[in-house]
Amino acid sequence: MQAPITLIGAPTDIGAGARGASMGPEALRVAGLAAVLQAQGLTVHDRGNLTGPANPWRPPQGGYRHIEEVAAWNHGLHGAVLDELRAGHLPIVLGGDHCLGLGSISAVARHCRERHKKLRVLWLDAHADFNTAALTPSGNLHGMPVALLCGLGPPELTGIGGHTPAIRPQDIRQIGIRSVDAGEKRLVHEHGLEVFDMRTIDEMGMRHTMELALAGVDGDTHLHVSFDVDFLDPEIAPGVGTTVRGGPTYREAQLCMEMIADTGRLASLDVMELNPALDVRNRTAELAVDLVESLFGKSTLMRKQAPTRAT
Ligand code: 6HN
Ligand code: MN
Ligand code: MN
Ligand code: MN
Repeated sequence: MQAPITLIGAPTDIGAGARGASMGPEALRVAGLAAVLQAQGLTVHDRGNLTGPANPWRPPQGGYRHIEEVAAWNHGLHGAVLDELRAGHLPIVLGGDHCLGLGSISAVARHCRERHKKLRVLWLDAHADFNTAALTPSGNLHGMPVALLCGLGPPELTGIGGHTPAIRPQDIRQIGIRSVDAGEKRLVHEHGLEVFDMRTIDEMGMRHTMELALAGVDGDTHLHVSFDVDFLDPEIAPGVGTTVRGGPTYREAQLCMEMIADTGRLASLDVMELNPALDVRNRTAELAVDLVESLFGKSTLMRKQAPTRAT
């Protein structure tokens, strides 16, 4: 049976370089997120929004912007996600900027340790989010959550959830990547992150890419998807703060979501970086909701199983 879904709003842009992702949770609700999932027969509880410090919009200090406020938001989110997982629910975090991946995924990792589950994180993003204070061009913590989860960064952030590192590089697969800073590139390589960048998707197609990214996912796996909306091509998804051209098309993104749904292992989700201040008539929010619908198994026809690969 499908676990009841809990929506957790985290209305902040504390880690971002543009204001506005704080309005993301409400835009996703207005676009009908709960209703489309309920229409698929799923149970959805909306536990409303978390609260946390306001955005002081300060320049970086010691390489980071708003480190205390980022820690506060992520502590709150960690607790909320962990409560839902322990209750047997499937949390969907409505961001908010992607620094919140730290609180969300540290809770998922903790839950996996408690339940002796294998963890697989799919990081759908234009960016690797693997910066450190020394490497970041901006000081914005939304560019660092993957590094922080892997134990790179200050203890007040890497220690959220009480276990450092929260995850290992081999627990994560990055998909759609096309903007990585120079030093960040070296660090990604050093830590052996498995990255399916846009060139990979161009060359082998989304289908083979997802087969590789999902290889090894089995009945003991907790599958977490961290969906940064800037994963999508900006032509179809303008409502994000850090657009990078050349992302997945609508059809590629649909297939990506459908293939994740086919595993039946999706157990938690982040929808991050939606920025309604930059959107056009809530179009990007509606697209994100459309894709989440596919992620939870909506497909055009009844399928007993995915069609088999021809080659
Ligand atoms: N995101 N690599 C850039 C930085 O400032 O570190 C951009 C990060 C974007 C982060 O979109 O979640
Ligand atoms: Mn319940
Ligand atoms: Mn991101
Ligand atoms: Mn991004």
